[in-house]
Amino acid sequence: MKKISIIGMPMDLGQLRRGVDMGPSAIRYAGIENRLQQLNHQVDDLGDIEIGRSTEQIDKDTGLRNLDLIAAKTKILADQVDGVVEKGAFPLVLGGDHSIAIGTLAGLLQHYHNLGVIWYDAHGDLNTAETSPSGNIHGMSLAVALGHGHPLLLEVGGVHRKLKPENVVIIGARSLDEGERDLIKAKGIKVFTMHEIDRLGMPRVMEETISYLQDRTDGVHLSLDLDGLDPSDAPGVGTPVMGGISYRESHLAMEILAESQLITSAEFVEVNPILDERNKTADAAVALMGSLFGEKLL
Ligand code: B3U
Ligand code: MN
Ligand code: MN
Repeated sequence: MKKISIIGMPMDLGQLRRGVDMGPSAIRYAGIENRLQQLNHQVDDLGDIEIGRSTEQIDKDTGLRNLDLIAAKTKILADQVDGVVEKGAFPLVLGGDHSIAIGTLAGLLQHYHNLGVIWYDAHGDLNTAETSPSGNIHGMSLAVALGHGHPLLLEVGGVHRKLKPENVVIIGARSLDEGERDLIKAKGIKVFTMHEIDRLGMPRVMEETISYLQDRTDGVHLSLDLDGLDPSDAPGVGTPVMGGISYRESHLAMEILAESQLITSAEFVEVNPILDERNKTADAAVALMGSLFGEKLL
């Protein structure tokens, strides 16, 4: 039995497609609370962090979109995540676009000295203002957690330790910008691209991920971007990329993670009900959370 605290982060400011702010609602509608209760977990839904409406602002020096608001709102999330870990519960954050991870990770890094992160995503989210092709902060959140990015984003949650590059594993990458590839190489970040997933198969990818992270970390966060999945299985995302991880492989990945008992926090991001087909992507997110929290077929 786990004590799970759900936090909704309905923020769409990190990218251009509206609708991802409805992700937490879609995931709740798909039955997350019930699903986790059925597994005998104690679930506490803390509701949504208030984001409010605003017109887009582009930082004139860097071209970053909605920088000030993202910094302000992710700070609130960081504090909430901090509070959940403090009381010994498992933070489960529902996005929102992937810029929310700036807050989640800032909160987690208050506690863990050697936080591990599994970044399940078609993208690296390793851009900075200098390398970003878009100015969209959802493509920068992992870089920020590692200590690369705009000072306002690096300061979210106060001055705190950063993620160590050797504690990160990216799974499912198939769309990396040049600057992201350079950062991966410079920092020696472990990446299982679609090439490795196809070559090795998902069981081996997960086993290698687990044995890599197990000994060097004191907690492991799963940051799961639904666009890591193939668009045929998860069409409701803002930046779909063909050739992704299947629904079945993703279930297997979650089941292997559940067995390992390695995961201490998680977030599911980029569910956009406006772009979805009959809540298929939110349903997939909830089904994957079921597996992550111990659901078995038999
Ligand atoms: N790498 C591109 C595209 C992108 C990143 N994350 C998503 N899309 N979802 C960028 O804008 O940084
Ligand atoms: Mn992402
Ligand atoms: Mn992505």
